[in-house]
Amino acid sequence: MIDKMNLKKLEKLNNKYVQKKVEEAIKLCKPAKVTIISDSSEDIDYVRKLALDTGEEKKLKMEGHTIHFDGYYDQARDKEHTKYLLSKKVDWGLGINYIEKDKGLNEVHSFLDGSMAGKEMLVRFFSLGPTNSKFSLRALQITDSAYVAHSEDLLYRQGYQEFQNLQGSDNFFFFLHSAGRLKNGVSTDINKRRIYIDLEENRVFSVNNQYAGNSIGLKKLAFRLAINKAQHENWLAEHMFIMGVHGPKNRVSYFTGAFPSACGKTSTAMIPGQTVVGDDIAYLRKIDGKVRAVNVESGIFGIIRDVNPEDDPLIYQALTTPRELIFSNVLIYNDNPYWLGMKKDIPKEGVNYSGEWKKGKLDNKGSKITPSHKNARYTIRLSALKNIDSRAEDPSGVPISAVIYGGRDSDTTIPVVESLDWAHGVFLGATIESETTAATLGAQGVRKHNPMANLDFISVPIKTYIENHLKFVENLELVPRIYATNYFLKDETGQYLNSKLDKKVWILWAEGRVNNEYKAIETPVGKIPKYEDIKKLFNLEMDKDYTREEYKQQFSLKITKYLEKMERMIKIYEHIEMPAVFNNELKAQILRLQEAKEEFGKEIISPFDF
Ligand code: SPV
Ligand code: MN
Repeated sequence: MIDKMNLKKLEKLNNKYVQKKVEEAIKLCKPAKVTIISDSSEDIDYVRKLALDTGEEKKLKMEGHTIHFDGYYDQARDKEHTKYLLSKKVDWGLGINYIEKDKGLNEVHSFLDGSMAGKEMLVRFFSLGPTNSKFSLRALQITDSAYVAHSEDLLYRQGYQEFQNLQGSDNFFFFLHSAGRLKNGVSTDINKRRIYIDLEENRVFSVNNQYAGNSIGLKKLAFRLAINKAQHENWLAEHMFIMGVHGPKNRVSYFTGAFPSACGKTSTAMIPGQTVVGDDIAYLRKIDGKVRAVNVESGIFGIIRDVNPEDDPLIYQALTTPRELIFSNVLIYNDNPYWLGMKKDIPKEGVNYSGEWKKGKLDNKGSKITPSHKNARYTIRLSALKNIDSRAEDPSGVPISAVIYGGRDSDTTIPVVESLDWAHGVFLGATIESETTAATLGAQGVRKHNPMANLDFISVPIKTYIENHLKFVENLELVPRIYATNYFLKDETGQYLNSKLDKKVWILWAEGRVNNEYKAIETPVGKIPKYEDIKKLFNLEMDKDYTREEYKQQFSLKITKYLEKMERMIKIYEHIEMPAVFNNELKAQILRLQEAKEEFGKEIISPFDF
């Protein structure tokens, strides 16, 4: 099964743990062929071509562009079947999807047994984070999907050399994936889709799926392992972008930001005039009295919906020019890709995630099938973007001066607020609520609590997770400021109060704040911008007249709504033993809101009143 040449490549790593994992995977999955992929460009080319040969990807008209389809029922992360393998029952506070370890292993092994019969097994080595960096972790990925392996080449740094540097240690994550039986190029045994995460042994088994959030070990699966690891080692693994925010006089301040899936995280990192370090996952460490961060990835697996020349000019430009990239689950007509919100006429027929498609086509529940899926994506290297930050590959990371937490909240929280201090900021992050989106299977638009935009991935008790955040800034020379944003506030008629581009002003205001340029107004929920400062920014940056009425409508505190939110937080947190600092923040927040209500004698307080 494994020929001499490939065996030699494996043996060159001189790592008995790697060797054992590969041998065990071969025994279990029974592939027809095993290929070890090193960091060489020949090997990377081989994977790129294999994805075309197996039919998992097809060439499009533009040079380097390919299309991949996931199965109709495999279009987003499957939370229900993503479980932790645990040898004993635990209570993490906010619920946990777990399965008893032996039972789970038996089940997933039975699905993986023979899953690669007649197929080729690819053995890959990657670095999570820049190479030669103390931030970074190593990952061994075994998969029978050339699409998964190809995606990882676009999204991560090569790590064969990094594994050589390991000098035989077992300090790496392991991911075994099989797409299972394919029909028309997509996984068919969806009812046997399983994603099982073993925190005790830093490994993940994923079977009968292709959607990248389920299949690509290095993305959200490695992230869960990393969060667990970070708690034990006093650093942070977060669902965060990293960006360079460009202030006056060539000043660059680096921000990280956590937003739930499909709530503006990528588009914040892509704000025109700024530079991007990463858009999804960050590792943060304290070095020489400062917080520094690296992007775990080197590419973007982004939502393509609404990427158009006006709202996302840089990504649109990258997606419509020749380069290596993968579209997934968009509409293909005449070998060209089309997607929702691209601001171009979408053909009435073509091929999409449901197969041959014509406008009006219904699924078996009688719902109309959209031309491209709402969670359709593009996979691209960051280096394809003109706005990549010059320090994106820096092994020592970038210094972080602010952290942003964002949610999707149509009726309560104001567009931007600065926390009173670090602990209050952690509280703001821990109380994010967001309306659900198409990034996970299930109903959309349901308000859900999502601490640090990380609920889906937190792999430790919530108490431990929050504690780790609280103590993270101990002994720091420079404590980053924390901001909470909400781009999705609506008026009574359901109209958004802000345009998609307004976020630029909120971010630039925060950049001014961390550099002591603006005064702020202290309110019960935190520090808010002064009208004059953001009026000036709207004028300067967007050539827009921002009126006092707009400011008043957007920044008025709806005390009752905020108190209702706090009631929901009490319900969530009262059964959990949380750090005292957190409980005190919650109490103090409620008290400040109640006092303001009494003092001003009204339910809605204008920012001009403070
Ligand atoms: C997200 O859903 O947060 C993503 C895409 O970044 S996925 O890989 O599916 O997690
Ligand atoms: Mn994400």
